[in-house]
Amino acid sequence: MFSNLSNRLLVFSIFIIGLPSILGCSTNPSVSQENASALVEATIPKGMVLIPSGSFPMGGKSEQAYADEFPVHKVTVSSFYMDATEVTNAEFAEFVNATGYLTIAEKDIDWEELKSQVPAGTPKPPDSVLMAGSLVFKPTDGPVSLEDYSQWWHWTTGANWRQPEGPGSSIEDRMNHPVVHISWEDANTYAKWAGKRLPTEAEWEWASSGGNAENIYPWGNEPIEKATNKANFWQGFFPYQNNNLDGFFGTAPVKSYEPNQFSLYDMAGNVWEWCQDRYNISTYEQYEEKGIVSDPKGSEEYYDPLEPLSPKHVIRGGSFLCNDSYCSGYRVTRRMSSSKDSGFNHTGFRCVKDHE
Ligand SMILES: [Ca+2]
Ligand SMILES: [Ca+2]
Repeated sequence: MFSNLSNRLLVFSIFIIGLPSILGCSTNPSVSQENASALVEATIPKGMVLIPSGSFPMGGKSEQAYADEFPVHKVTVSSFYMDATEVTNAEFAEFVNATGYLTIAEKDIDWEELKSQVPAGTPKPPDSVLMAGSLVFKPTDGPVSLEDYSQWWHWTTGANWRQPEGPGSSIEDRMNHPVVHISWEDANTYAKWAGKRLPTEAEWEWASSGGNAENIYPWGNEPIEKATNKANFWQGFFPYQNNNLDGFFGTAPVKSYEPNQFSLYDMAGNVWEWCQDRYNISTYEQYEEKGIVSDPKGSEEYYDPLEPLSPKHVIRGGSFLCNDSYCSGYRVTRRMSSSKDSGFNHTGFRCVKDHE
């Protein structure tokens, strides 16, 4: 839905034109029940849970479902391990300390790369416009068109995972919050370092449902307005009035809310989570045509008709900004996309690992 390319073009267009656009153990008979349980526990990687294999009808199951959630199609996923929580600032800091990795939001914009994505002959903007940054949410003063996200997303030089709201902000008291301003490539690099990978969209949907195909939300079907103890989302009127009934305006520490049936936290809300799949509005139609039902891995081609030139990947689960009037991202089946080189202060990730 948003992209760094768009971000860059936004910055660029403002500069050039002045336009305001804008994630068993084989029991030995000689082993006691207690020890057997301990053995099972020992095989599960730290911080992860074992998601069992299963078959389910993937796709929209409520009146709020969008066109890209159809057709509903049968999918089978193999068992896998999944992080119980979103990757936290503390975990990401461990990765950066070990590797010296710089996220995309910490790097200046490459004019040579951008040049191929703007009209021929477009002059190079000054370096000040190409400085490293990311998009930061700021509430509006009152109601605005929900079509115009430039009203609440602000390009902020110096915004990155260490300074989520830009210079002067810090994660010092947020080390157990999910890391944000993470691009798809950043998430993949972390996952590889951790010996893990990003989830497929099908794995994510199965995991979020807690194994219950009837669940509209990870907690079941209790309406969102009564679910303030279930997830961190937006109560009130987006994007100008947040009643914070769930206790948090921005990100919340992971595990602040009840887990789902698979003991996964924040599968709804807090931060959007990257999946490995390319986003294509027609992915489910393609599966049905090809008869793909086992461990689908997404489309071979990127395609979002709203931004056809932007290579996007799937994000899932919604964020602290989600509200029924806007994106309803906390629904189990909701598909959203973001450009692979984008970072936002409402987007993070969690990892999975194959269960051999
Ligand atoms: Ca909230
Ligand atoms: Ca989440």
